[in-house]
Amino acid sequence: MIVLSAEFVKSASDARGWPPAGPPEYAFCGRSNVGKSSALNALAARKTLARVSRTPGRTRLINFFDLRVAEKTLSGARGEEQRVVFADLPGYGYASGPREERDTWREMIEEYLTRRDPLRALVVLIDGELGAQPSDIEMVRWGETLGRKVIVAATKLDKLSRNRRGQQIDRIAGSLAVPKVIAFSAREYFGVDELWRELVT
Ligand SMILES: Nc1nc2c(ncn2[C@@H]2O[C@H](COP(=O)(O)OP(=O)(O)OP(=O)(O)O)[C@@H](O)[C@H]2O)c(=O)[nH]1
Ligand SMILES: [Mg+2]
Repeated sequence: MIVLSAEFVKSASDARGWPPAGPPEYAFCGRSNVGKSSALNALAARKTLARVSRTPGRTRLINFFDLRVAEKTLSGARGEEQRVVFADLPGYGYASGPREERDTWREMIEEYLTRRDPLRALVVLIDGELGAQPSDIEMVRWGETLGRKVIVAATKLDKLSRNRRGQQIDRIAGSLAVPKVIAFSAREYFGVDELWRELVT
């Protein structure tokens, strides 16, 4: 995918703050610190579009980004321009957070997943080194129950040796009971084209 432009639009905590319904939208979710913002930056081919943090759980709001992209045709020419929106969702599973904060998170995500019309798919990122956690299984089931398309990618997979990657992907697919898991790394930049293809097709 050729990214023609990518920009931050706004942050929102609830429906009143969402940008008006527009282009197809894709939401990135996963445990705190799993690499959501980094994955979004890798797809957008921008290093600093979404803020990457060392401290887990920093993103507390939904951050919306606007992108203009074009597919590369077989001859290498630029295809028709398309617009997409990325939503960077706040992470879950940061267990030390107070109860009240977790309830706020759940309400914010539930409202978004149930009511956001342009939302086409939920991209659930799994820590490729750690494997799927109970909270990840819950997230995938929740998205499916709400009738959303769920795309799963295992990120930070660069941390595993090459010969362990395939096995880990199979394990994650097994624990989540999903047919496909994309092998991804924002650091070594693999899985980017494959994830784009999942999104736009
Ligand atoms: N090795 C490796 N590190 C990564 C990768 N993606 C992200 N990281 C690192 O993981 C940390 C968290 O990345 P973020 O992209 O901020 O994660 P996040 O899920 O957006 O975090 P929150 O918004 O705080 O929930 C940073 O130190 C990143 O540099 C990856 O593919 N490989
Ligand atoms: Mg983030």
